[in-house]
Amino acid sequence: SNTPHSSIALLGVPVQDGTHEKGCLMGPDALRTAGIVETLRGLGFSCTDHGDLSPVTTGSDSISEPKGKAINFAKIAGWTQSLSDKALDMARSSFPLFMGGDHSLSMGSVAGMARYAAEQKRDLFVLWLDAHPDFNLPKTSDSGNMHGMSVAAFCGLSELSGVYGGPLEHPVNTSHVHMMGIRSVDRQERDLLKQHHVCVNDMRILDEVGVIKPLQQLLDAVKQQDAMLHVSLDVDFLDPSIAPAVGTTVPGGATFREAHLIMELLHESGCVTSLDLVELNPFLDHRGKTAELLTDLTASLFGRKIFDRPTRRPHFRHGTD
Ligand code: NNH
Ligand code: MN
Ligand code: MN
Ligand code: MN
Repeated sequence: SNTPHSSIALLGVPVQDGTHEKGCLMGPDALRTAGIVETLRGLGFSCTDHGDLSPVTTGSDSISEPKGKAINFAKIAGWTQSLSDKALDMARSSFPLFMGGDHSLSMGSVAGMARYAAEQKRDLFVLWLDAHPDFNLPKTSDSGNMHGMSVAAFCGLSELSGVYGGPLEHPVNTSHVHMMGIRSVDRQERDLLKQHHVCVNDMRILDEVGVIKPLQQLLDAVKQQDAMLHVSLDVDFLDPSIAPAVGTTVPGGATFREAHLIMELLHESGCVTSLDLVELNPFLDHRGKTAELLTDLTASLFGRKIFDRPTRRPHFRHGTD
């Protein structure tokens, strides 16, 4: 297999305080109902479901709330600190798969994986599959929803360090964050992304060159540095016609085959070391189709193929495009 671990550890993170829309707390159970554990076992992995995480309660005295708008800051800090520890623990023995929950989850999952990478003396890259960059700060956010601030948090921007209870010891390098599917960016968020050299592949790039070339650039960098790669999949990366179960639908998202192709190529790369499935809101789903799609995309990431192929696709070899 191309996956570094033969055992997968699943964790439910039913956080929904990072978004305005209620329902994400049902996300982990919808993925379980869609058969995610059985699907992964069927692909030959040993698979342990660690159940649902509980947040730590952070006393308001230990939390320094930032200036600006950040709704439920102390609650998100509780989830983040709890998850960062749990992610580090899981990563030491398995491939961690985090089932959300809204996207504020990544503040904890990615920070935990960055701590693990540091233990291994490796760098961490992040593939951010989303309609949104989630690079807001409390002072730039119009909504105040913290699911729109995750990347800024795990990259160590000081305005959000309070969610970790202090300055982040192992922030992700902003130039190691590669985004795909972006099509809704806030005005000041745009400036921040440029200022911090985040690699943003917007939907226009996917229209023009497809998914292979930008993905290959990321995978080349990961391989060259023998780095780890965390994939964070927001449901709204996908087109709403195939994935309606999300509070923030944005038209013009990735197609069914674009999404599967990304997952298949990621599998073949052997680079991926952890995964978030986030923003699934089962209250908004149609007969479970979004939960099933996420389960099938996860299966592609772990090696399910339409048909066997002898080796890698010729145009997926190093340096070709
Ligand atoms: N950028 C907006 C905000 O910060 C929307 C974020 N919503 C998301 N992000 N769903 O993935 O409020
Ligand atoms: Mn998001
Ligand atoms: Mn580096
Ligand atoms: Mn989004």
